[in-house]
Amino acid sequence: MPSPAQTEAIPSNPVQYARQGRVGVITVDYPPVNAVGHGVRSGLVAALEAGLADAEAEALLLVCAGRTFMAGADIREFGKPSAPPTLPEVVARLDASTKPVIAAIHGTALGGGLEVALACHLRVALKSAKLGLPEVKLGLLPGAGGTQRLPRLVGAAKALDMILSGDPVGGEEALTIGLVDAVEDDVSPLEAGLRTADRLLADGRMPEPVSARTDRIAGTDPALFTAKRAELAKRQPQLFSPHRIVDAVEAAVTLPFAEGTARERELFLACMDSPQRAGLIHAFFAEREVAKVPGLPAGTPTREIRKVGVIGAGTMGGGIAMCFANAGIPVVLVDSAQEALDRGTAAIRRNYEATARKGRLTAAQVEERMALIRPTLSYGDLADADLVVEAAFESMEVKRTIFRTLDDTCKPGAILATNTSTLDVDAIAAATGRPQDVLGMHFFSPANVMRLLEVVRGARTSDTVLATVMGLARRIGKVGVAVGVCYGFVGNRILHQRGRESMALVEEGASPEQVDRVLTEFGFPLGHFSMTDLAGIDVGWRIREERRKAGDPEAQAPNWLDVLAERGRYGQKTSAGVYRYEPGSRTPIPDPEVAAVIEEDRRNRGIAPRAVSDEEVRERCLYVMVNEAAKILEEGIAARPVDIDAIWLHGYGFPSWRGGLLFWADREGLGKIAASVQRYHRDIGGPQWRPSALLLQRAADGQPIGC
Ligand code: 3H9
Repeated sequence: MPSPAQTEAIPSNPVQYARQGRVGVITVDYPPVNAVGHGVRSGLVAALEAGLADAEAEALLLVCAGRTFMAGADIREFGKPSAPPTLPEVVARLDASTKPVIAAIHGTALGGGLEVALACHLRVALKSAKLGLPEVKLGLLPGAGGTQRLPRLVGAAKALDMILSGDPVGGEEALTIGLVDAVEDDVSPLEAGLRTADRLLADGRMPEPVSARTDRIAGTDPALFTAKRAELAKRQPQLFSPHRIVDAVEAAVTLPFAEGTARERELFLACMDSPQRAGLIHAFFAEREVAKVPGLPAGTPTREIRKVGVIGAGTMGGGIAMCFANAGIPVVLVDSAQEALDRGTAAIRRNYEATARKGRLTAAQVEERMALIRPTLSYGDLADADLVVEAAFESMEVKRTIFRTLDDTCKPGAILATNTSTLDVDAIAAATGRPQDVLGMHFFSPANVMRLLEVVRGARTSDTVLATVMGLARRIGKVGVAVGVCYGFVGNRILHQRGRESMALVEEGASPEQVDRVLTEFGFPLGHFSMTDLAGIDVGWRIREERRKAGDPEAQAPNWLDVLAERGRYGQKTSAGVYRYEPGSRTPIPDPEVAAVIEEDRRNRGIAPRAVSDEEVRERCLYVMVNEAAKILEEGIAARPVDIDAIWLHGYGFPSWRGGLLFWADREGLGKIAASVQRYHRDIGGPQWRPSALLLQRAADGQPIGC
């Protein structure tokens, strides 16, 4: 019998060396993305040594198996001690190689992966490849020579653009800017690499390593760095790593290579230690984790979605139709009036044309996408749709009528989804004879832009239907998060409490501008009231009216926002809401008319306004969210904290460098939050401050609530 230690799987070497003719081929095979983890790093060093020792190998070729070149350092190792050889050591070995090394790039060469390629003597990429240094998106900077070698190939200005944006370039652009030496099409990466090796060997010269080149950085204008710093101070003052990126690239042009590299290392380690790095990496994994729904087995069968119907050609319906058309899925867009259809399709066209003007779509692509959207007045055209998304007026009566019609019209097995943001999905499903095929697909406005999709699982929604829609979310580029049924689901339920508290703060004496400033200083792109203006005050007003009409005891009395809506101040779309807007501008301007409405409201309620501190605004707006999120977890409406984090990151602009709502809450201190929630419950009261039992328990146990 083997001992337990012997039964453990011995990991196969992820890097292999083999010779093909005069070329020593180093192959990295470490699925899924050939991340440069410890095994790959040691394998690369060993394979390089084998290649250097192989007398018959005149050149070395580095190539990757599977779908991609190395997509970066292994992010899972971050925050742990780095086992040698480190990535900087690996690239230094490649740089010092006495035989020329060629990197053949396919898929994505990102971060540490591209840095390995930069340390090679030549690079060849497939046209379809993407090359970039996305470390900034993880709160880092390229830490294995990327900030020193990229400027030496493409110049400091282009290098700064690439490293600060983190966006990759395609194969052809990489050739144009000097990042690669050749591009190939319609061949395997191995073939592309061997061709380059043949040319190199025929030429017979040893190319100089990138580290020795200075032609592209000589004479860089120092004003470039001054200008970038000024731009960052304005655009991203709170972010840590972009400012260090400028320092590192500046070091590339002002210091000799070895000193520049040492400076890069220092700056990289400072980024590694920053809480922003931890937050951004949590956000990276959160986006991927939510796709794995607890209790939904990985192999759950799914249905094919080849054609989609969308009901309602308004802003939401139009945006949803665009999401499918963008993914090449034909859409039938239904509305009850020709005028509404015409308006809706014209708005979609305007939207696409605006994108084309920004150079992100060609005129032909605009036409292709428009051709995929077929407007119609007839529900009969939905008979062969595989999925129908209803995006009609937010009224239970209206939605139940539509679902009865869909039940009569759609083929068996068609999935029927509602885009309701507040209504009971189970009650809508009950209007059909097929509740197992019904669920919520809650898109966020503007639907063609926002990445979040709450996938609302009804009490009777089948696993197949849920798995199909979760898969579809990915196909259309959304972050799908499965949630349960309750008022507002996860995102809006939490937003509702923040909104309630923001309103209360204004009633007590804060101004909308103060509340918004505190939230933007926290890192939200928009404050609560600017967001209300963007979404449209009329939306919330109609929902509140609906709840009041239905006799909902939780429904609040009309407030000053309702007064604004009654005056036709719907927000940005009417150039007036909580703020006013100059024609064609989205910049909010405080409006004395609104201040007067607020004062009148305070008088009517007998409230004497007081000075509210920024700290109180911050605590009340954010802690109330954490308390609600904890209740959502208690009730099982969200299965995991990471689901709530992803929802707020992708649907509401929660600052990704803070990781997510619950990730942030742990760092803020659960004890502090729990104590404040209890204090506000005592002093202010209201259901929003009733402390969550889970929150109190975790705080008492000293346990985190996030992960
Ligand atoms: C860096 O390199 C620092 C260096 O400068 C300095 C060092 C000193 N590590 O996204 P997908 C996993 S920073 C570990 O669903 P896709 C991912 O979690 C790094 N794991 O596929 C998922 O796992 P699971 C710079 C990684 O086809 C699986 O792979 N690099 C890594 O939609 C599939 O991923 C980056 O920032 C990683 N680096 O997209 C690139 N990458 O299946 C980050 C992915 O268990 N990665 N995984 O959920 C990406 O942008 C995308 O994953 C990629 C593929 C475009 C590569």
